[in-house]
Amino acid sequence: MGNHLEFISEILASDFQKDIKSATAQELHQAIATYIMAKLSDTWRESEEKQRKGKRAFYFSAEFLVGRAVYNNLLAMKMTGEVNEYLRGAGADLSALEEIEDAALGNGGLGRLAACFLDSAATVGCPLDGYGIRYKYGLFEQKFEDGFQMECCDNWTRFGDPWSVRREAEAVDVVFAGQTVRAVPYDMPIIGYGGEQINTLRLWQSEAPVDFDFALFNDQKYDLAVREKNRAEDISRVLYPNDSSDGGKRLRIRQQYFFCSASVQDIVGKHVAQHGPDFGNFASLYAVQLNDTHPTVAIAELIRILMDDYGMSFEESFVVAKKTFNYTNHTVMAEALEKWDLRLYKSELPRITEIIRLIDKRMTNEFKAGGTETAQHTAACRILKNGQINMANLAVYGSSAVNGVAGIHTEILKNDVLKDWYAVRPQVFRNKTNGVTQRRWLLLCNPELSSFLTKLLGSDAWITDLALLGSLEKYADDPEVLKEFRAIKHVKKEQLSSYIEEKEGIVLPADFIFDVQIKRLHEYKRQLLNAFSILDIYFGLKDKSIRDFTPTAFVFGAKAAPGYVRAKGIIKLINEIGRLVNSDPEVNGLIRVCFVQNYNVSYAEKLVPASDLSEQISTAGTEAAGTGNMKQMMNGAPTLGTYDGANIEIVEEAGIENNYIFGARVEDIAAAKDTYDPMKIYKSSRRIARILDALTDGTLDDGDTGVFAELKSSILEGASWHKPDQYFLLLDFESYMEAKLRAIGEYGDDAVFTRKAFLNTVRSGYFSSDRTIREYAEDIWKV
Ligand code: 26Q
Repeated sequence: MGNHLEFISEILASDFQKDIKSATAQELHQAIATYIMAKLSDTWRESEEKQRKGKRAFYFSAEFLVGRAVYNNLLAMKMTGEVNEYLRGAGADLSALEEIEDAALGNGGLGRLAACFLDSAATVGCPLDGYGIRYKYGLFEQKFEDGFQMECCDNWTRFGDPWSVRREAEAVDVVFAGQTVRAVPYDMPIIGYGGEQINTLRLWQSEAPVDFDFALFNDQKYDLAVREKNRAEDISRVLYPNDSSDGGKRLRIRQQYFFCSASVQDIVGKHVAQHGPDFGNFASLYAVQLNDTHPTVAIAELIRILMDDYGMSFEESFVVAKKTFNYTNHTVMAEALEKWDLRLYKSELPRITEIIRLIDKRMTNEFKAGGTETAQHTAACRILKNGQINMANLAVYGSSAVNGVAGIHTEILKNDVLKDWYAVRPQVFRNKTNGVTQRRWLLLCNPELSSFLTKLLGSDAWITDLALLGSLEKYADDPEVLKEFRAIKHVKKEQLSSYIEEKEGIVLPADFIFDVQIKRLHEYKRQLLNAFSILDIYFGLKDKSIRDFTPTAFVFGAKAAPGYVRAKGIIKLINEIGRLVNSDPEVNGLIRVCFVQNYNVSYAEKLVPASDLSEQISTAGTEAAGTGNMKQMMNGAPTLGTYDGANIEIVEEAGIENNYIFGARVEDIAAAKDTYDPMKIYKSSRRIARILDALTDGTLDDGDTGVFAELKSSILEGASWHKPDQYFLLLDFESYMEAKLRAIGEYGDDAVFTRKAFLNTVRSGYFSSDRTIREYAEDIWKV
């Protein structure tokens, strides 16, 4: 065992001529990674060989938000303790590695879900590999200047990428109209807990087939000489920072086709090498899961390869593809459903566009043959409509199974977003409620709680079987257990508090309640409603209508898409509210506000364990599932939330009495829709008027940008593209305040609040992504 450490020292000596005392964090990281990569290489190869023997599944995703690898991989190899001791012996600490970048190759929930799935699959022994894009720049880094979001690029490989292996020999060509680019795979090991199975995340990097045109260079046409190279490298240059639609972008089409073509070529190439050009058994050997519509072009690409390279008919090829692919939907928001301009698409991908036409024709023929019952749904299900390609319709028609990511979300797909498909193909619909990996989201980020749970359980088997925590229910009324549970939360809050003080310059006393809302910034997620609640409490404390208030810190973390003006306005507003309350001695002993900068996976690992109250307040029917809700539940934070997404299942598991659920349900929203009049509420409620007026009466200063006035008018007036208060903030305001003040009021009582918190943790077993992966494996992939 002590061996590891000698090896790491040797690497430090040979690669950097350093010892443990003199090595920088970068060098130490490099040495640890080099060591682990060498150590796992045999198992990695054996896992691959084993998987070639049976049916396997692939997760196609434009995003994998893997986060920082080093702690996770040490943990999976069960080396954390030993390596940490070794460093401590030399006066260092694993925490030195916090300055190592994390790979933010995703926007948010969808990308992080993909990363959790890979971790779970490797751990439960499921043969699942990931395919995606190796963006040179991940999601932008965020900082605040005068309370406004500023973006910087995220050069995550600046100090190298020791967790990836470049496999030059497995590069393939991807052909666009007028250009061929090279796709070079970089493989990352996905280490199952304990290190017995290692799966692969293969990310493609785009390169030019030749470095540059030397003839042009000699001709002194320097620009021309490098133009092609740049155009090729542009494809995997940067992650699009929009987590809802951003239609019409040629580069986005190129990114999607680039990684889908490379991945399908890779799978087909290896299949032919192993089995010969026989595709009769293809779909019984491979299942591909499409992470939203972003990789849908893979369906057409497989058909193209089977037809053009292997001489199969369209019909045969289509049947193979349909059996192979499955589609997961992650959104109900109309603007986020991908539609591509047909002419733009054709200009990049002429042959693929022809194949999509054939698919569309097959679909219309099949619907016609299905009789009038079926034919009446043709228009809604058509792939080609109004000069556009409807990617969701292509994904459904080209797949065997279609799933939503939470119970209510799947119901909304069946009854609303995809209702015409449900009418004609009810049997393809599935629900697969999301989950998160307890390795990263409990064991790694909360070792204190992890040890306590292991002690109570008498075993650490929950690390790979989270439902075992259920047996700890019997301690829910044990005052000693609750006291220790609370003490651990307090420790996590102290740790977060010092980190925030250092990074943000804001002091959040650890004995305040930590009320946490962390997720992308979106109007439908209603960070603005949370902001209104803080103003309400602020005014209530000022005019003494609120008394006996337990001190509360309101903590936010969120990035706004750079072009999303209103979302950026909401960030500025919350920062201004922070400035107002944090500097007011009359209230700052009772409330504080902190919007942390550059919220990312590593920051989440600090915020999640320190959360006392999990804000999940989206308008009912808008959040597909959520996963941050599950992470906070696992770490003992009751949910302050609406009947939306997976909140509904959280409440089913943990008990409604152990959470703070409020507001209109989907049916209520539907009923209110036509007659809803936020102006009427504004005019009749002094309380609400006081809040909204604070946006424009000089209480809060938006630096003369007009954004606060625009936010107010989005609620009261609406805009050309939406009705007033389209996400029903004012409708839910009162019941939100009631629930929030009730949670804050109950916090002080262990027998009430800590009991709820504890029950959330011990009842979180269902939300392990191990469970989700097993469901996909059994019900969809049949691996
Ligand atoms: C599409 C077209 C062009 C550019 C960007 C995009 C794009 C990129 C990312 C559209 C959507 C996304 C990401 C969506 C997402 O993260 N959805 C979330 O998925 C989670 C995992 O299932 C759910 O828990 C969340 O409820 C859902 O919002």
